[in-house]
Parts: sequence; C-alpha cells; structure tokens
Amino acid sequence: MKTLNECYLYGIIDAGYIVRERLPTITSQLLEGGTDIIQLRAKGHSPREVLAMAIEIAPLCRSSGIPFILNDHPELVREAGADGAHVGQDDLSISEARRLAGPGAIIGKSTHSVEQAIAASTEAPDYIGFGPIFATPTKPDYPPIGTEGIQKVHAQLSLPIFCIGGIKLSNLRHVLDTGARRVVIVSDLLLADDPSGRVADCKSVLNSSWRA
Ligand code: 3NM
Repeated sequence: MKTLNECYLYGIIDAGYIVRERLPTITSQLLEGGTDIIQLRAKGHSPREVLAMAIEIAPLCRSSGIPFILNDHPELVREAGADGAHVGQDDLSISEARRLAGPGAIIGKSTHSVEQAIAASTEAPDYIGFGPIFATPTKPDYPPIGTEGIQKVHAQLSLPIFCIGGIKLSNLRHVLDTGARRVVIVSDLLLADDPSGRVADCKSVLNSSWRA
C-alpha cells in the first residue's frame, strides 16, 4: 500500500455529492485517474449506512494499493476493511481514535488555523488537513483561511499536510506556488464530467510541481 509520504492527491468520496449506487463507480474513476488516498465522507448517515458504503469501497482501494480512510467512525475501521480514520477538531482525540481503530491505522485530523495545526501536531496524528483555504460549497459554514498560513505550517511541521477547501484544477498551480505540497480535492473531482481525467490532470500539475 502507498505510504502517506507518497500521497499528494487526496480524494474524498462525499456522499452528499454522489447518489448511493454510484459510490463504487466514482471510487473506481478516482482510482483510475491516480488518486493517492481516498476518504469516505458520509455526514448525516448512520454508522450502519457508513459501514455498508465502506464495505463496497474498501476492496477497490485495497486492490489499487491505495489507503482508504473513513471520515469519523474510527470504530468501524477494522470491520469496514479500511486503513484509517479522519477526525475533526471537535471529535475524538487522536489517541482515542487510534485506540478504536486498532493498531497500524492511519489517523488524520482537520485543522483550521496555523495554531490549530501546531496544537494538533502535539497529538501526533499521521497527517493533518489544513483549511479551508478558499470558500467551499462542501463545508459552507467554515470561513476560508486563505493561503497565508500555508508556508508557515510547512516550515513548522514535518508531518504530511494536506491543504483543503475550494482547491480545483484551475487554482491548483497557484496553491502549490504558495507552498502547498499535498492537497485534498472534493467537488472539483466528483462533479467533473470526466472524474478520472480530472484526477489525472491534477496529478500532473502536482507531479510537475513537487519534482521541480
Ligand atoms: N474539510 P472542496 S474543507 C471536507 O477545511 C472539508 O477542514 C475542510 O471540499 C476543512 O474540495 C472541506 O469541494 C471541503 O472544496 C473540501
């Protein structure tokens, strides 16, 4: 399986954008395009529903050698065949999430400011999300933090940092130019006419940037 260090493009399968029956199809499209890591985010769905969705997605990621992360629900990681869980600022601590997810699970945490990112790093998550960089329809209640903090968090922290929020193929180069190395992209991949092609295009921008 790909290690987190090898992950530059993080795709989220957000059940708010995709009808239930298409979840496996869109997962396969993101994998085909070359997404490095995938998360299932199904806000407002019961644990039972999340588990059922995850059980369909997990084998697709597994056979592509791509880590599969559950948003929330570390307690479902093992049963779902997932590789880890992602927790928010107001959710469980990293250590509690690790205890529930079991040994070897990847645990990530959302952060929404440089201060939160630094505080989160003391809990030793495997990675952090940092954003929302720009306004986003996917998380409309969160004020965008802009690109100013990106260089600062990268200078201060050595764990993998995934910038998130309003990032698209069209602004990806700009986000990388401001210091980002890794990104999460949700709606721009899921709503593209050709999700697999959109992933591949984003990957080539990322590849040309971090190899430069
Ligand atoms: N978390 P899109 S922003 C799920 O800042 C999520 O923690 C964020 O979606 C955070 O790529 C976000 O469609 C939504 O803007 C990202």
